[in-house]
Amino acid sequence: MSEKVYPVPASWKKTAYVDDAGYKKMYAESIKDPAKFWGKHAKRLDWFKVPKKVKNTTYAYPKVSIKWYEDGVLNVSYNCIDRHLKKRGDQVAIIWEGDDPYYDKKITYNELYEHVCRFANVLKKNGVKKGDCVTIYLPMIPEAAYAMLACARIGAVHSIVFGGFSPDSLASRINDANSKLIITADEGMRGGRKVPLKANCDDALKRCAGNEKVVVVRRTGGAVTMIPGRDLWYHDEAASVPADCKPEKMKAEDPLFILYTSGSTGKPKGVLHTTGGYLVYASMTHQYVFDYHDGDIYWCTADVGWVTGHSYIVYGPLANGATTLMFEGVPNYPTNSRFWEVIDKHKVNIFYTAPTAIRALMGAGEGAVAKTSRKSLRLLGSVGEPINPEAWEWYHRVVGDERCPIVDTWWQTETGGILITPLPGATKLKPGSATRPFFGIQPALVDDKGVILEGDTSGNLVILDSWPGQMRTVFGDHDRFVQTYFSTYKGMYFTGDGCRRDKDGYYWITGRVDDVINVSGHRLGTAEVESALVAHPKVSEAAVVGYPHDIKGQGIYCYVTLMAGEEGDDELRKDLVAHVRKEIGPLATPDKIQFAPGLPKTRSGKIMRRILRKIAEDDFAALGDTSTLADPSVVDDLIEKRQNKR
Ligand code: 6R9
Repeated sequence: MSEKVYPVPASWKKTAYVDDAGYKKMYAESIKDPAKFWGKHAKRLDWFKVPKKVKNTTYAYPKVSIKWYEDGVLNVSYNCIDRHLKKRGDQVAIIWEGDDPYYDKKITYNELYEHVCRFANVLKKNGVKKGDCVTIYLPMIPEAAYAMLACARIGAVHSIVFGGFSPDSLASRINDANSKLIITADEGMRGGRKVPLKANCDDALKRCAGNEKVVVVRRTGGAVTMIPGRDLWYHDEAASVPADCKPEKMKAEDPLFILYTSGSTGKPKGVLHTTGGYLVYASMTHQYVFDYHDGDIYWCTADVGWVTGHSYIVYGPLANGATTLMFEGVPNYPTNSRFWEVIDKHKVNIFYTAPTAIRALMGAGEGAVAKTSRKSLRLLGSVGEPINPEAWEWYHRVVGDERCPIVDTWWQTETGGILITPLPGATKLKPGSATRPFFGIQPALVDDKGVILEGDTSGNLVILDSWPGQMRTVFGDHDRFVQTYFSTYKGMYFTGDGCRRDKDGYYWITGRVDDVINVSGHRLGTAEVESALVAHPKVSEAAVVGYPHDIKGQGIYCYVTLMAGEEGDDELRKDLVAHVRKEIGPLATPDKIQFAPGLPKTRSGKIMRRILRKIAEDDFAALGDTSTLADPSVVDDLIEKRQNKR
């Protein structure tokens, strides 16, 4: 833990929405009477029917039920577009920066309206109705935002699948959500390389029901196979439909989107977010956390395939009438100066990225940053994983020239928006700490029995009461929702994260305490990687753990037991890596594979992951008690053949 404290810069105290006293006052109000607080802040949106019933939530196990604004009626696309047209129709809504720096474009709110209406009409024309799920498998192009907002406009539920997922992963998400329409592109472009999205989609659809339609956006012009009757070009369809589409009247608790995320067991689950509460929370956090003011140019570098892209590229910023930058590329293409050049090119004021990108660029040296101006920057943000104090200091000193506060924002796919974060005009910063709860958020630390711990201490991070942006259920499996999040500590939402709270009440997230690993800010269940490995014909058993990785935060370490008679060599290692990439996608690429004739198991057959984690960390001096193992001798072999010797 870093002991350094950075005060709020004097200039911020004058211009920010809230100072420290303001934060304390608003926070107290939000906890004392949540219904009153969130009723008041619902007014930031335009409602067709203003809600009177604000909060109706219970965490009581097993009858967990979460409803916000349930009698309210609104439309998300109307709130993100139509209501801005009078005042800011000609203001830029989206700045798109291509993978190749030569290409960019600006889309005004008026233009956004037309694109979204046309896309909505294309969906309708192809049979999509209110409540249907549409799967979106697109690169970072404006059409991704149009598609999301088009779904919201007609009351369809979108499920975005990140372009880095394999055909298999795409297929299981299409099937789980029962999507009958898929939106994809011919190819994506990332770091100068093409991603064969349409071909992946063709492959995925072989594993689906067979009655799906595919709308294809032309991005690269690369050759693709179009199946007549199934596949349609977006540009043909869009030209043949009207440029106006009435927004559907949605109840606040109607679903807005599903987003699949990994947990500690089984298949990724469909996290379901609804309409009213989600948008109130996304827009309010976007305004206060980033201290967003009219005219600011705001850039979040996430992909819309992740929740950060949903809440803080599209819905939060557009609900606030912001100019949001959407970047197709990667931080190191064509050079390691790319982020900083884009900031100068578009005069970005607020910049929000992930620690893994910061660490990678830090490794590339200060020169790549120093040659750019970054004068426009006012605020920096971080999300996705714990930021180590060294990376924080570098971000602050080198990127922000010691002028820009950093908001280290802790949240999850499940939470819809940011829960623990500094507010730049109110909160003194400590490098590595997400600091204090946002309005309405009641974090607590509990021991393994669920007893709430007070003061300066460490424990499991739980949240004691609901907030409007919280997920409502796991799509199609409410019991899984209740079991996953509310059964470990009854009556509390369990985040899966470990955390420490210091004497000032600041929260320091230490990382997952379950079998989820965080690779470059992307969540992966160890169970997913294990089931991919055992699907290989030569593998009989596998155990996967995370280990500290300099750039990625955590790397993927696989212990693999082979079928009798199989020999483990580098050839097979390569084959297994390729196999996992094919099954899940490149984001699940194993970093280390250790062939292990035996895994450390208890007498009841449970793999002792604690031991495997220690060996992967190269920290086997403190293995703890191994006497309960069925065969303690396997440990010596595991230590001897460890792949992460330092
Ligand atoms: C938004 C997002 C959620 C998990 C979460 C935690 C980790 C996210 C963090 C952070 C420390 C931060 N995490 N932000 N850890 N400090 N500022 O990333 O959602 O992909 O669902 O991941 O990421 O472990 O539980 P998601």
